[in-house]
This record gives sequence, C-alpha cells and structure tokens, in this order.
Amino acid sequence: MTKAFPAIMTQGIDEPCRFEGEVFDLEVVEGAVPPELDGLLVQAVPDQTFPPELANLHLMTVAAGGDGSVRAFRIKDGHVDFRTRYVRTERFMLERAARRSLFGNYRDPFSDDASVAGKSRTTANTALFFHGGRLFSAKEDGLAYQIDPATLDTIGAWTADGAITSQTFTAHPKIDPFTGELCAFGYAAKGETTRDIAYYVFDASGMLAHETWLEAPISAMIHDCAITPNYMIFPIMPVTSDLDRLRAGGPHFIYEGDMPQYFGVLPRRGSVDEVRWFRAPPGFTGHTVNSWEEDGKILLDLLEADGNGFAPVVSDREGQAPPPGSVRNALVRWRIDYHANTDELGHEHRSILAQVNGEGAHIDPRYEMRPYRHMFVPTLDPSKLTTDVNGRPVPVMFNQLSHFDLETGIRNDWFPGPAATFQDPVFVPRGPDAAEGDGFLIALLNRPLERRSELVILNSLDLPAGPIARLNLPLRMRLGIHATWIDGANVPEWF
Ligand code: V55
Ligand code: FE
Repeated sequence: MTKAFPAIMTQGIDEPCRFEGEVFDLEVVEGAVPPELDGLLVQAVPDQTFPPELANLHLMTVAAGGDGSVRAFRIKDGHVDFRTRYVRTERFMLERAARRSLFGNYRDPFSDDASVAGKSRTTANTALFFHGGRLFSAKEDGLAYQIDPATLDTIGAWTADGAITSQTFTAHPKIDPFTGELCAFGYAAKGETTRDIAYYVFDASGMLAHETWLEAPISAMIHDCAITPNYMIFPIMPVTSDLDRLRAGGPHFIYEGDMPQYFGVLPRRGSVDEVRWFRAPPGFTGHTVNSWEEDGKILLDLLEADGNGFAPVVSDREGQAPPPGSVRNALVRWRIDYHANTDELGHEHRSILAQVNGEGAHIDPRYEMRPYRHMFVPTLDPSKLTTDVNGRPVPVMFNQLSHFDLETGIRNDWFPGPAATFQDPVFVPRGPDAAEGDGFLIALLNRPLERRSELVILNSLDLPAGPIARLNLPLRMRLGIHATWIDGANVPEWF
C-alpha cells in the first residue's frame, strides 16, 4: 500500500472498501428469500482504489469520482450469492500499474498526472444497464464498459463495433419496452464542457440504427433522459460547466439556481433541425420517472427539487451550498407539446403529483412508457434523525423506503429505526401476471454506527410490514449509486 487516504474519505461506513471477491450463500437472519425470485441485482459503486494526490481535492471527487466497482447479488431458489469486482477501465489499469493515483479531480483533465494525458478518464461508476444480451457499467464522462454478468470480468469499452464515436455515453439510456430499442446519448460528446450531444438509437441486438448530433443551448449536466413512443427528451440540469473555470482549478460543475430548466425534445428518429429546446421556470431537474404520450402531448414525470439537489458536493457561483437535507423535492408532471408555437413552458404546464423528499425512483418496468400508478423511492424524513453517543449526527441519506400510490394519493413507508440508511433499491414484479406494483423491493440497508450492511427484501405493496427477508453481509457496503435488476432468464447461473 502507498499512502493513507485523506481524513475526508475515511469517515465511517463509507470509507473506501477496495475489496474484490465473493461470498457464497449469504446468511438469512430473518424470514426467507422468496423462492420465485430469480435474477441479478447489480449496483455501480464509486470506490477509489488509491488516495488522490491533489492539493485541492473537490467534494465531487470524493462523492462521485471513485473507480467503478460492480456489486452483484445473484438471487435464485431462495439463495443469494454475492460478488464484487472493479471495472477494468483504462484508468484503473494505468493506476494499478503505477500503484498510485494518476487521475485528479472529478472530470478535470487539468489536474491529472502528465503521464495519462489523453487517456480515458472514466471510472464507469454510476449505473449498469442490460441490453442486447450485454451488461454495461457506465459513467456519463466516458464510454460504457461491458461486463460479464457471471464473473464480473470487464470485456472492454463498448463502441458497438466502432459505431459510437462520442467520447461520452450516458449512464441512464432508455430501453423501449415495446421494440427493445435502446435510446442513448452522450453529452460533452466532443470533450469536457463541449455543448455537443451525440444521440444514438440501437436496435434490440445492440446494432446502431440511428445517429444525430445536436448542440445543447448551454454547457451543463444532462444526467438522465426519457423516451415516449415518438420522442426522446433531454432534461438539462441547472449545473453548468466551463472550460476556463476548470483550467483555473475550479470545480467541473457549479449550481446556477436562477437559470431556466431546459427540455430538449427530438423525434426518436429525428435529425438536428428537428430538435426543440423548451425553457421552463427554474427548478432542479432530478431523475426522470416515466414518460408517455396522451392526445399527442408528451407527459414527462420526474423528480424536481426546490434548490441545489447536489448540495453539499456541488456549490453555487459564490462557493456556497445549503446543508444536506435542506432541499426538498417532488414528483412533477410536465405536459409538453412538441408542436407548440412557443418554446416557453410555464408552471401551467406542470403539476405536482407528490411531495417526495427522496431520489432514485423505481416503477414497475412493465409500465414504462405508459400510464402507471405505483412509485417506489428511498426518502428522508428529517424529523427522524438521530445522534451517536457523542451527540454527533449520524449521517443518513434516506431513512425510509416509500411507496407512492399515485391513484389514491396514499403513501406508505418503512422506517427501519434511527441510524439506518438505504441504498438504491430495485423493484421486481412478483411474476409475469402480477398486478402493477405487486412484487418485491430489494435494498441494501447500511447501519453506520455498526459499520455493517444488510440486504432486505420487502413486499412492495406492504412496506410498513417490514422485510420478509433480512440477510447479513459479512462486509461493509459503502454507499453505491444506482442498482438495477436483471431477470434470471438473461443471466447465467453462477455456481
Ligand atoms: C451523479 C453521479 C455521478 C456523476 C454524475 O448521482 C451524477 C448523480 C457517480 O457519478 O458523475
Ligand atoms: Fe443517476
């Protein structure tokens, strides 16, 4: 080992894990794993391999810069097996060979060691997706990496046989459940802070079927997207980038709360002259939840926060950020007419469906791109926070798992007690014929004071009853980002 990690990275349960390996047949300490569950839960985890060597380590580097590690749970026949393995990105291999950190701050090539100039900086650390029989792990600053769903070996950066020439690829592409097509994009596609967007459609086998290059109105984060049967939607977040700021040692992103929200709308097979950039009143555009069309209008459901949703790791122009937990968000529905004679959207085009105060919503995948009723999301109830024996607040991100019934307006939560925090859950339908939303929620639950993690399985429509299975993990699971469920028909048996 080289040096120690800086103190800011070694606070409690989220200090780097740096571990690769497997645990065969996890211990069920309560209840039983439903025998009908068959699939793979995968989660992307930023997990820095070497301590950063930087005079000015940015918070975004600490929170989102780490090397991508794939955490996987193979669930079948009432048993759960576990594996975790780093993505062998170009960056990972270079640093491993050097036995030290060579890449600097989050999306800042100017802070890198000179020896890695021009090399891929991506860590593939944000989300996994499965398409065309292939599993990918991606971060929006580079290409996606293909991963073997059994061994978690890295197959390589995915270019679709050389068709993908964008430098970047979103971690949140969308699969059309009717056609199996993958709609995807890369922003900053010609290099960091460029306004270029590469839009791609791949057929169900993963072959490139359509490509269009666009220019965004501003240089800002486009973290997620949405599709309807006819349109692709690009929500631009109020988090901007600037090459001069980066060159001067500033952060890649700053929050600009007074800028409009932009929604780019492009026909799914559209060309550059067909894109429309709609402008809406300020708001922090979070992840999309669902979208479809009704009477020729686009309905776009997403989570929108009333302030800096990336606080405290992203600051405003003055270098300020509100304390964690002070920004609230809601599920909102935008109604967008692609053929409208104005580019302006007002609040009359938006309805607030539910106050949420959470992120990373999941719906029943069988109801994507059509009207839906049930949403599942980890949420924070700030009235239920707690302190440790020294009176210090216990850091929790989401202290409840919540179910929103958008038809009745009823919300149900499971609160596992103070000092426990959820990671991104997955929803799994109970079976092919189950009613919408009837199935299981599976989530990692971290207990920071005990530096311990467990895997919990709940009946999705009866969250307050608590887990029907609780599995003890013999390893600490530092906070990861997005989790995804892949049906067992698409993944091999492990053992
Ligand atoms: C996010 C995470 C990222 C990133 C951009 O959760 C946005 C939001 C883990 O990296 O690069
Ligand atoms: Fe995301």
